[in-house]
Amino acid sequence: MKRENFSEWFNQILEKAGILDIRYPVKGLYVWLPYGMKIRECVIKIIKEILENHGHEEVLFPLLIPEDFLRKESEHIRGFEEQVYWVTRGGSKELNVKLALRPTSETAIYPIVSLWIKSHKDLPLKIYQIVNVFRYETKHTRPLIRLREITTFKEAHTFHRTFEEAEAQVKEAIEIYKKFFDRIAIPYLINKRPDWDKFPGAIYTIAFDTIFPDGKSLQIATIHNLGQNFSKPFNIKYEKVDGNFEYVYQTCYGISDRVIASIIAIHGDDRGLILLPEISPYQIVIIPIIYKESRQKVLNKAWKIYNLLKEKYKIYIDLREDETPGSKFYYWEMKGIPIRIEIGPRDVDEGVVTIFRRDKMERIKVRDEDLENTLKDMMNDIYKNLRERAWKFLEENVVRIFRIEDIREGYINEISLCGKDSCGRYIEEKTGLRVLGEAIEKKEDGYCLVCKERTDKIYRVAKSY
Ligand code: 5CA
Repeated sequence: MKRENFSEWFNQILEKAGILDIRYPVKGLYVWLPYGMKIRECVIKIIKEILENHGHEEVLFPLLIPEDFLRKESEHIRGFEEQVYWVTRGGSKELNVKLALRPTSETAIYPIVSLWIKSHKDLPLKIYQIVNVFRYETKHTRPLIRLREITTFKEAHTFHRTFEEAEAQVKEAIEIYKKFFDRIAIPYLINKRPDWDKFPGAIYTIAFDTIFPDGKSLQIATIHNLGQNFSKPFNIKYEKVDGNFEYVYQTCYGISDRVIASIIAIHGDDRGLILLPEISPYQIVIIPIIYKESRQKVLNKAWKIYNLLKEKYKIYIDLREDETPGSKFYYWEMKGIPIRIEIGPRDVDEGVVTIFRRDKMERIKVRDEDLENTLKDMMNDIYKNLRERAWKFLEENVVRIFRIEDIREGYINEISLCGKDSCGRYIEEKTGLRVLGEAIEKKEDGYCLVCKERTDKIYRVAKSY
């Protein structure tokens, strides 16, 4: 069902696994449930750790942006104009200055940073925040994928002395996101967006795209080189070593709830979620198989194993007695718990336990004394397996195409294009698909499919969310 009817599968999982309640009566807004929040926390922890290791510091700016700030950079506001929610009244009183709900935070952050930066000694400055942002999306909204309230918007903003330093920061941001997506086993392709699809106000945009089970691509991260486009209108200047003043060079980059959508969509299967150990609220669930006469000895062993493992793993022991073992198995499989330990009366007598791993749906018996080593290896192997499986799916769905009429929906098509906007636009018109942009890590000699000019550029084309 995941393959045949992805949307329905996805919405069902959100509900059944307890991630989101999608019944909130405002379009594009959803409710995070306790289990979903736990997964979200695990993901946030990883990105924070990576950003901090790369010298970024966390800040928190207000949600409301005064209209004159939002309008300072003209391309930016032109790009976002139709997506902004406005606060116009306080109670019954009309506000003198309209306030925007941030669609992203450049125009909230930059006027204040202009007060912080004085000299070259203040640079580089690298900050980030994890906040909600609001975008009045007009395309079909979907939970976690196209939101009107993006609840988990991680945006980083960096400030530099020179253009070269900003360029180097773009490269570092690419490395940051590679680390992040590798850690959560989400495969990606990195594309430089065509000019017409760059972030409003940026010089250029680099995107991470993944592929969903229905063959559509999803933009899961973007990195923008802003040059001095914002520092000029926002007057972010620094004093150089020689005493002259110069506007700073900037980058910004972000990810959203789409990261969690990808984890669900790419790793999950028809039984439900499949979570990586690092992202799972519990890495192991113990299920004692309880019969009246052997109740005590089974529980004793279950608690003994629980105590043995609790320092090393996030572990849960399911003691519900009004549920059958079978329904507990089903329940935790739906929730994607990587490993389940089953303990029945015979296992106690034989000095073994039964271990089940969710990603391969495999059950093995392990001797008590081998348990810890087996679990350790298995956790690593689950990560490896999920990562390989996800990359394999992506690679199988990338096709090299040599004729326009062979470009297919449901795949990521790689074609030779010269890079002129007119040729890219032609492809979009002809195929109804989207030009994701130029592959930044791949070149191949060929001829532009449209104008036949020689080129070594590879462009990616797909139907996208
Ligand atoms: N300020 C910049 C860098 S943070 C910015 O806003 N970039 S963005 O517009 O490209 O958004 C960053 C990422 O948020 C996108 O790459 C995309 O993965 C995600 N995103 C954008 N719009 C939505 C939406 N409506 N719902 C969910 N995720 C979204």
